[in-house]
Amino acid sequence: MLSVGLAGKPNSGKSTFFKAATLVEVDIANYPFTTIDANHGVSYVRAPCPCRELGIKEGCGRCKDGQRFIAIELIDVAGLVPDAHLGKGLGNEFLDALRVAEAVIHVLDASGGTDSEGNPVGLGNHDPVSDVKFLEYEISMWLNGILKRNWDKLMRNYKGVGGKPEQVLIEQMAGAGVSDSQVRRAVTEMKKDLGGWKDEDLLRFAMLLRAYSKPMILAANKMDIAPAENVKKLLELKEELVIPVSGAAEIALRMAEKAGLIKYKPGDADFEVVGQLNKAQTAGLEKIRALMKQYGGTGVQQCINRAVFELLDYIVLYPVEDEGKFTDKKGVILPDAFLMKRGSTARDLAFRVHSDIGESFLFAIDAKTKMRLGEKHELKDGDVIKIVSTK
Ligand SMILES: Nc1nc2c(ncn2[C@@H]2O[C@H](COP(=O)(O)OP(=O)(O)OP(=O)(O)O)[C@@H](O)[C@H]2O)c(=O)[nH]1
Ligand SMILES: [Mg+2]
Repeated sequence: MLSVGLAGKPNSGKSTFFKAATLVEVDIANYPFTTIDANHGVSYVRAPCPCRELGIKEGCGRCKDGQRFIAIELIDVAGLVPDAHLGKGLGNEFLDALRVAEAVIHVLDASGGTDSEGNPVGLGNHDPVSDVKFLEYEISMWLNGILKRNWDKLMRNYKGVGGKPEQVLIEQMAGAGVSDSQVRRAVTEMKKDLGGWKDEDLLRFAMLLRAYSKPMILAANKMDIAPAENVKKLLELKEELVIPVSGAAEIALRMAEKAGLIKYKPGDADFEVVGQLNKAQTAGLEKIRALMKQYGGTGVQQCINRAVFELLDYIVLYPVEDEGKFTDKKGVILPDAFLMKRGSTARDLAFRVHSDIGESFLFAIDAKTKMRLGEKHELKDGDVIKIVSTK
């Protein structure tokens, strides 16, 4: 399953975001280092279900009001402080939990109520912009540490394989979740023979690996209490992808929805009251509604969606057995939704369904247009595909 990590300084609201997105009960408290062992949970990306476009009126049991929720893994990591790689705070060994993460949501405390180490300092007394850059550096230093493990032995191996630097580096970095192509891309970008790399070259290489293997989105969290000026300053950062977020508001909405008080789906820009609310509940929910109006939602689902669809460039594909009825063999409409990288072909999808189907692939059919597709045909987001194979 595709994994996304939540990271940032202590007390910024990572576990609150995690609970909002997974509904897993975790410890949340207003002091640094509440979380030590990483929390793992299932969350979802949201995508429009093709059933509407296909004119299926009834019976699509896999979506909610035309929206499909596709599972991903979310990981909530212990807080990190500047110079964690030198042992500050709890150090950075906890970043090992990020190994499997393909992208990182950097949870910032936009309220300015906590210092760079997560200690409460009173609302607005810390500039959240000053917290933006450290995380990239700490993750780079963590990758740098992995890179340098047994470096001398690595160099002997490098010479042993006759000058192919990629292979030794690929093996070294595989454990940190860096893919072969990411290592190759960084090696090309270095433009320097591996034999002559010095410490500063290794650091530059680690920074490239960080950028390619752990792309980042910024969640400007606690927007419900943040001074407007802070959110504005964060949104104006040119090089960053910033989304205003209130993890606390998202938890309140999901709880109210569970209790049958409101109609709300994660990622909606508004909600509808359907139950009896007392005065306090009405006041709380109306405050959240005003916030959602301003930013188009609570931001939690937006972070996950933009990480997966924009940073990582995934698309959603829907394999079916019956291209006329859009069902599997049992008659279930649009039974599966697969997240795959943009650029995936008909044959890649066949392999994803089953390796046997991939190996015995004959052709595919686009269920929307009934066109025949060859193995190399590149699929588009939302495609509904029948695979024809000899198996
Ligand atoms: N108002 C408001 N408070 C929030 C929000 N998110 C988190 N908080 C509060 O911020 C404090 C820290 O939240 P946590 O979720 O425990 O933060 P964390 O980043 O997991 O902290 P560590 O595990 O210690 O690193 C708690 O008091 C939360 O209630 C939010 O969106 N709005
Ligand atoms: Mg936590």
